[in-house]
Amino acid sequence: MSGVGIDKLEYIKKRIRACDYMCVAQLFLSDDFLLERPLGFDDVKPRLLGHWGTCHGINVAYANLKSFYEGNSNFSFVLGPGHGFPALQANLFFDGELERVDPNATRDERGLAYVCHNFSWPDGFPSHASPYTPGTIVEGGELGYALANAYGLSLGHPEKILAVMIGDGELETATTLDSLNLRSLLASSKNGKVIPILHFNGYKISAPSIYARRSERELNEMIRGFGYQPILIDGDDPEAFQNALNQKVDFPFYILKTEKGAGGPNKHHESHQIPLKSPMNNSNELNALEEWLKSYNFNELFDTEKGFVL
Ligand SMILES: Cc1ncc(C[n+]2csc(CCOP(=O)(O)OP(=O)(O)O)c2C)c(N)n1
Repeated sequence: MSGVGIDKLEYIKKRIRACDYMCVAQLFLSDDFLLERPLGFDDVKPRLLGHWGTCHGINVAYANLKSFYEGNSNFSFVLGPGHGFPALQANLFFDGELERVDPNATRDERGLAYVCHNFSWPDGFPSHASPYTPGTIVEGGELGYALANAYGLSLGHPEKILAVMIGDGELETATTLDSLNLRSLLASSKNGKVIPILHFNGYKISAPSIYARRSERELNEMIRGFGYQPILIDGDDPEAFQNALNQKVDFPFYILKTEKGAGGPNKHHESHQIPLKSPMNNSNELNALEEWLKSYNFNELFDTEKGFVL
């Protein structure tokens, strides 16, 4: 048993559900964002462009970290895979960060419609993290820089805590691999604390990641070789995540093991981008999309008058 309160764990689960729903709504819907009537072909975007597979894991990490470091203004979350933008945008909307820079992104029904409709839409939001995204340092798209950026942000700021999420595909890049050496070079009492979190969903675009083909022991030994202590978080249960964060370790390296595309109609590599190809003109796929959206029971989490009610 953990010392983490049930209320807190329930809140984290609900936040993940709300953000997962908003990811699907952004990726697919041009209207009927709260499912107030049966979904029709015209409610689906005519051109689907974005990435679903990584979103659930990002929402899990974001919700757990935000909750764990609540009230600590020195905490930052650095996200490597910029293609996970639906999740980043959902969390920025949820926290009111988006509204601070975009007055249309109000945390109500209108704002929700604005964010979902304009995701990956002409003259709207791009499909990846971009300079319009609050807090963006490097435009999303090219993987590999997150860990180096986090270490850069830590320089001369011992008060900072930087949790940085790295994809297991991203960990194959030369940039990320060599950035693991930055711990030996930069970890000191003069700089902030960098906490890597590997998003170990096992897949890249259409194939398994190299680390998914290696044994757990080999991955752990590699991480230890760079001076970190590997800590496995197996699955999306917030209790496991909070317990892991509560462990007192000097240089933790969390491995968040999730199923790629969890919650969606297909898993693993098939979920990387858009898991339903033609819900705008195929009734079976439209039904599957509606069922998928309904599975989150978003109406329990969002009130048309009050906004989020978690
Ligand atoms: C430097 C670089 N090489 C290749 C790509 C193409 N690419 C986009 S997403 C992706 C897979 C990323 O896998 P991972 O980091 O594990 O993220 P996730 O599986 O969570 O989507 C790749 C290879 C890229 N964006 N940047």
